[in-house]
Amino acid sequence: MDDLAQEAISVLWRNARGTWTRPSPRLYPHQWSWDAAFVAMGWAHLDPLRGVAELWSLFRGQWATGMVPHIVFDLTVARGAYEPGPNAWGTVGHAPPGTATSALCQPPVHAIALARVRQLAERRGADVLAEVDDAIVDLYPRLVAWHRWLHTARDPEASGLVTILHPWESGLDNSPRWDVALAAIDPGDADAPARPDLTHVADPGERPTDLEYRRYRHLVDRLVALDHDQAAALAEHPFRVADVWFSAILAAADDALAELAVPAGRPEDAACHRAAADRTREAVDACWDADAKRCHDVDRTTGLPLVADTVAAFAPLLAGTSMDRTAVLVERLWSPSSAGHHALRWAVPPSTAVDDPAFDPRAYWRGPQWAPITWLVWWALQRAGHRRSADRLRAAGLDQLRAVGCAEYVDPLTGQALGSPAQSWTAAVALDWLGHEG
Ligand code: 9WN
Repeated sequence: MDDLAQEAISVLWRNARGTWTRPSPRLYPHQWSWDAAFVAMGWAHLDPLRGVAELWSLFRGQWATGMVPHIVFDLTVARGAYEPGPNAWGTVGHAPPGTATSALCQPPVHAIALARVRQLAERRGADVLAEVDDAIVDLYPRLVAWHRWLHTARDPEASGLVTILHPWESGLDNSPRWDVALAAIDPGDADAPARPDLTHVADPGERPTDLEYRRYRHLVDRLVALDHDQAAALAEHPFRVADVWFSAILAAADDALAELAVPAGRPEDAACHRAAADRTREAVDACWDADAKRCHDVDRTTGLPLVADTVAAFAPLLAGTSMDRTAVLVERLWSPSSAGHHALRWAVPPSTAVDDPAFDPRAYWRGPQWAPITWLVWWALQRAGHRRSADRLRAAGLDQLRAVGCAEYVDPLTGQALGSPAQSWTAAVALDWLGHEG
């Protein structure tokens, strides 16, 4: 067997905790939402039902409102191993009985993942497919409730864009996209929060700064003080951003949900999911800056666009934009603004463009490359029919993984592995690319 496949399988097994998987053994010892979606696809290459189980485990933590929390805590993990831990979130009465969760969410990759798991089940024959379809019947209403919550609680005005209330909700936490909005947050004079994360990386410079963490914790405390009332948060929370990348994923996920409606026994729902996807797609497209040839997020507290040259430029591609705009973005992908920069070790998109003033090759989401992000761009290229670009990106992504293994992220200039050395979603992406049948 291929060495990378062997390593990826071993990372998944080592990080597994029964029916769910830690993103990494020490840095992230609980279950994370969007990680679980990628991990489900990885497991599905070994056993599609294990892939489904990963999603089921995550949805155990789904709130009655439909919200899928970004962390479902493992209460057997030592107190203080990850901060903010289970007691920081004020979620009693919100999280389902018997679970402990965070109170934020992450990009809704889940329906995309479940559709991929189903495709992999198809390869295994009718019996496996029937079992996965049985599970889809049960999971589908959960996914519908999750998307409905995003379209309503996080977009009450039906603008088509999802508002996030914390950089952690974007999944691209430290991106320079949030710098201006975050700079306006006064974290008060509370003590610096505990940073167990810093004990698990070689260099603290790879992780967010203490000031950023104080702001992150302050934002959590503010939401707890509102008892997670979403309407109140959308009116007065100090961090409110219409996130184009998150919204683009929702558009793609609504299309996936339309596909899943058929095996779920609800084919009549498909048109409604497609209409929702169209609305979001249009809203993402409307954030296009024709001069910069990319999309901007919007700071809802000021109404101003947030300008930074990051991988979020590809939001319209992910959302499924027009052929013309897709062509512009494919050109961008291979240009110096992204994977075409001459200084890159591997031609995959850096989280922040090398020439952006905020670029830092080692700092969290401010330059390094992440395999699941490359996967999303690859997946979108395939869906758009840009087969040659998709193949080229997958080949570069696999070259990178063969060199760095299942690292959490990679210095795009030196190719050095950063963060956790055994990250589950990197392993999952490796398995999906290796198992791809073109
Ligand atoms: C906060 C687990 C998660 C990923 C995020 C990534 C990082 C957490 C952290 O790790 O975020 O949610 O503690 O830094 O930014 O995308 O889901 O892998």
